[in-house]
Amino acid sequence: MEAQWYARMVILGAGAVLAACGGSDESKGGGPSGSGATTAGGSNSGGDTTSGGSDSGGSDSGGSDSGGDGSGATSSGGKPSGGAGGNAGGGAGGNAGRGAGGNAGGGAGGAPGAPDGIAVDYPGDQGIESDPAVIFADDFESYDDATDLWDRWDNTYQQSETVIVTDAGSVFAGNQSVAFTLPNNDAELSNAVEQVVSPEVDTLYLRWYQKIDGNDDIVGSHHNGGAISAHYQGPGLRADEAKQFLAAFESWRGDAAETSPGALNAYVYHFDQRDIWGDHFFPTGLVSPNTSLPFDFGADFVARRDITPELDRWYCYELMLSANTVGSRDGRITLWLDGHLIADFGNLVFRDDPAIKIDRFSVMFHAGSNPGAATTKYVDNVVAATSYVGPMIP
Ligand SMILES: [Ca+2]
Repeated sequence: MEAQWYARMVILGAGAVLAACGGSDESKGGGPSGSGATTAGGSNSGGDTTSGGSDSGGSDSGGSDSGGDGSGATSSGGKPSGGAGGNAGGGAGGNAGRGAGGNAGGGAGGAPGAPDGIAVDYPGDQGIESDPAVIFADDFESYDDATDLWDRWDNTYQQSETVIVTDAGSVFAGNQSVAFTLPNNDAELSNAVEQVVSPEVDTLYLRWYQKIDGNDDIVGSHHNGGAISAHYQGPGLRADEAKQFLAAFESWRGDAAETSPGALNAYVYHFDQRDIWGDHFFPTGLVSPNTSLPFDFGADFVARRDITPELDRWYCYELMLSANTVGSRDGRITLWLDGHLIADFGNLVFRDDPAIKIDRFSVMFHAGSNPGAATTKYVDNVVAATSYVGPMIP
C-alpha cells in the first residue's frame, strides 16, 4: 500500500515531469525538415565530409574493429563493429565510436557511431547484467506481476495501468515483457518505470525495446520513449537555472495530420533551451520551438532524415547522453534505432558544475490526454550502461 501511495504521489510529479513540452511549438515541419530531404541515412555523415567518403577510418587505421566498416550505406555509421574499447574509424559512417575506449579516429564524420555493443557478448542478453559496463538490466522475466517491479526498479507509476504480459505478440524476448496502457482519458497520465543511477555518471547509454500498439492516436504531449536525466526536478525549469538536465528519445506528433506516433527526436533540457518546457531536436537539425531559428550542433553535425516509427512493431531504441566538461561545449546526445545511428547532436552544454551528473533513467508512456482508444506500449530488454549496448543478438 505504501508503495502504491508513493507511486501515486510521484505520478503527479511525473505527469508533470516531461509534460507540457512543445505546447506552443511552431508546428514542426515548417522548417527544413519534413521531407527528409536531407542527406538521410543514405550517404550519411562521414560520407559527405572530407575523407570519410570511403572507409578512411576503415579497417586500416582503425585497426580491426574500427567503425570504418560502416560503409555509410545506412545511417548506422559504423554498424556494430569493434569491441567496447574499439572504435577508431570514423570512416564512411563517420563514427568514431564513443565506446568505452572511445574516440580514436573520429575521422571525417567524427560523429559517434555504433561500435560493437556490449550485447554482442551476451546472446539473448543472457548474463549481460554481469558486464562491468552495465549498470542495470531487466528482461522482465523475473516478475509474477507488476507490483514486483518494485523489487528491481526505484519507482513505477500508474500500477493499475502497468502489467506484466506473457502472450507472444506482446513479448520481445523470453516469455514476458512489461506493458503500459494509456486509457481513454481527458487528463494527463504518466506511466513509467524509473531507476536511480548510483554512483552518478557523466555519460550513460540506455537501450530498450518497445512496441506501441496500433491504437496510438495522440496529438501533442506524448512522451513515449525513454529518458536519462540529472537532478531533474520537474518541468518548466530551465537547465541553467535549476541545475538539472534531461534528454528523452521519443516521438513528437504536433498535428493530427502527421502519422502516429510522430517523428523521432530528442526532447531536451539543456543550457540553451528555448523556453522553460525544453526543446525537441530532430535528426535534420530542426529544433522546436521556434523552428525557424537554426541551432548550431557543431562542425561535425550531419543532418539526417526524420523517421517515424511504425506502430505495432518492435524497435530497439538507444539513447546516449554525455554531459559536457564544464567550460566546454562537448555535451552530446546520440540516438540509435535498431542499431543504426539516426541522430547525433553535439556542441551541447548541460551544466556549469561538474557535480551535476546523471542520476536517473526511465522508460515511459505519457500523454497530456488521450481522447481516443486505450493504447498500450510494451517494453522489454532494458539495459543501462557506461558504454554502447547495441541490439540484442539471438
Ligand atoms: Ca522479456
